[in-house]
Amino acid sequence: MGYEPLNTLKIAWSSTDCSGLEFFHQLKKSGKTVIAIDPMRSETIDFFEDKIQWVAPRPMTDVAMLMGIAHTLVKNGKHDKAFLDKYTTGYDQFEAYLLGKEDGVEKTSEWAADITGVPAKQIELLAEIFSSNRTMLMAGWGIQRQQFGEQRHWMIATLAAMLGQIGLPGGGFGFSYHYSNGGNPTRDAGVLPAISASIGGGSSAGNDWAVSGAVNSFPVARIVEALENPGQKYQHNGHEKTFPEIKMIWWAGGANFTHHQDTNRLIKAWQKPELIVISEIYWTAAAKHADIVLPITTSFERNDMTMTGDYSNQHLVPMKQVVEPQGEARNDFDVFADMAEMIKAGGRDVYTEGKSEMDWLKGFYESAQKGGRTARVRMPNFGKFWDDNELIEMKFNKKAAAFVRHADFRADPVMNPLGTPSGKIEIYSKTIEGYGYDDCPAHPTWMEPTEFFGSAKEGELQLMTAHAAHRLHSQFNYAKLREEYAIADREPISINTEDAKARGIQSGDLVRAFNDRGQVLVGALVTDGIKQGSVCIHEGGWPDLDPETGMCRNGGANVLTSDIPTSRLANGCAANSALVRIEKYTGKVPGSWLSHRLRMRSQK
Ligand SMILES: Nc1nc2c(c(=O)[nH]1)N[C@H]1C(S)=C(S)[C@@H](COP(=O)(O)OP(=O)(O)OC[C@H]3O[C@@H](n4cnc5c(=O)[nH]c(N)nc54)[C@H](O)[C@@H]3O)O[C@H]1N2
Ligand SMILES: Nc1nc2c(c(=O)[nH]1)N[C@H]1C(S)=C(S)[C@@H](COP(=O)(O)OP(=O)(O)OC[C@H]3O[C@@H](n4cnc5c(=O)[nH]c(N)nc54)[C@H](O)[C@@H]3O)O[C@H]1N2
Ligand SMILES: [Mo]
Repeated sequence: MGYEPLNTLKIAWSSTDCSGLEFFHQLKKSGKTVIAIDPMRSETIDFFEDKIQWVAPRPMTDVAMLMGIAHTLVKNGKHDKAFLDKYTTGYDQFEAYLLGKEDGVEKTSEWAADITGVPAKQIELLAEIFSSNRTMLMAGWGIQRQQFGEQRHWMIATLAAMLGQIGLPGGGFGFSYHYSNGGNPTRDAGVLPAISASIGGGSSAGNDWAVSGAVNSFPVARIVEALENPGQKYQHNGHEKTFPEIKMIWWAGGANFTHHQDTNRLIKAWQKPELIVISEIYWTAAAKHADIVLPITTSFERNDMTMTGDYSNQHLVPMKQVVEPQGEARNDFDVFADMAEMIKAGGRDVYTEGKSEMDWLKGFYESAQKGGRTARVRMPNFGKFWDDNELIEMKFNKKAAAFVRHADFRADPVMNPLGTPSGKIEIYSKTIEGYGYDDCPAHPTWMEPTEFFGSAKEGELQLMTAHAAHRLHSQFNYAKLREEYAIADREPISINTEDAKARGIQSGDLVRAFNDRGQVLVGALVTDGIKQGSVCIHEGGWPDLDPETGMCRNGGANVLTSDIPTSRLANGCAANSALVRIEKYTGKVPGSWLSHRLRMRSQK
């Protein structure tokens, strides 16, 4: 559900070894029933060929569909009452809601069919298939990047609890089989730590840069709201917090002019700080909107190390510098060391702990080596590892390969409680009830999003912005690879055949997609592989705004998306909640800056 592993597994947050993909080949061969619930016929659905059934709900309606399935289970007495009693809290309150005792609306399969566009019979059949087989509900994250996004995964976990298979091999639910080799067994390994953010903290094994030591942190998806409303109070996960007054921004290692929703609103807010500095390796849209740009080295210009496989810790890899830093480029590490010194005399030594690049690498390696020793993994000394310049493969662990998530909880929920306040699966959360958020009630709830098919005016279509196959977000949009997917020299827009026909649009046409927030030029890809009433422009296209018309000449999806939070609980990005109109573009055709740059480069 909302799940595109064949695409998203190709990228990981350390180095990818694509080993997660192997399991999808095995699944295809196994003869097991695979069902994909996605408004788009994804690369994954194509991969499974005739071994998959494709169910296409309208975007953003999954909660209603899951409730239709849950209701069918209750109606037929197919929900696992013993499991619900023993391992969950608050099921009764949820069931009362499901049966309409709370709001007078029974969440039947017919009710769900009206909202999702999936026939009631098909919803009932899913309930039957799920409850009479060992069923694993696998979900991606795109369905969470929507208004009320928290509800999707909460409802999936609730349905899995009703099926009663959580903690059994091949049963229950999983939310990260699609990224970073999730599902690939964890190896016995020496694991690399990272540089610590806390002063004098040395190296750290966790991502403490994200949480600790900051004077004031706020969700990155709320940056524009923060810039617009300095000093204003806001709610986040049960706490009242205050947006800081931001006078200066130093931005490193992120591309907010592509990743953030509602580009035009961002551009306005970006004028507020007195100074914006950006550390970048490319001349991105964000770089163009900064006061000072510091050119940074790529990983080819510096020494580093990485693990592969993420959760699996499969390999430790040396990454030796291959070329001298180009032009004026410097390493992030050196830039930050200088900045530390500028802030306070002696700051450099505090920041670097007196260590050079190679000292840090040696220290990280030795820490991994020490951990490896505990796990009985032999690793050569750093000098030999670095000179040999070869990756180390970590040890396969049979027991880890047989790991079943939540099996220990299932075996003994008292001795192995979950991390929730009650230690159980919370279908009703007293904690969340206490927050009193109407955008995130205390049990999974169907709420109509502000912008979705139900609120669409004549001619409006639902915009999805899934992750692109040939890019990591915005990275590589500048590369020649763009020619593989660009249509009419722009980002492609997938349009359902009927929607295209109604507007006289054919594949290859230039299309203008627009709403009150902005307009973009895109290239039409007309297909039956997308639910009627919805379109998709992949996220990550660089904005390239025409100074005269304000139209994005490259097709950056976030020019159109809306900058609202998922809810006050998570304050995450809700990029997949936007309505747009499309029309065949017949005006003067503006050149695209990216293809101009590419042509210049190939002529050099
Ligand atoms: N190639 C590539 N791989 C990547 C990335 C990349 O940019 N490129 N990014 C990485 C990162 S940082 C992340 S967070 C992950 C993202 O991983 P995900 O968030 O899971 O990826 P998405 O592409 O947003 O969505 C996956 C699927 O959800 C479908 N979908 C969209 N809306 C709905 C809906 O309302 N209902 C249902 N049922 N389905 C819906 C889309 O059509 C798509 O097939 O991928 C990682 N891997
Ligand atoms: N509409 C829509 N928007 C989305 C999403 C969506 O599904 N739809 N997905 C969201 C998700 S899940 C994510 S994770 C975000 C991703 O948002 P980002 O992580 O901001 O996306 P990237 O394009 O990968 O940006 C990385 C930037 O870092 C630069 N960089 C690379 N290496 C270095 C380095 O060594 N040093 C420095 N200083 N810079 C470097 C790159 O050139 C690039 O500009 O986007 C979000 N935005
Ligand atoms: Mo992400």
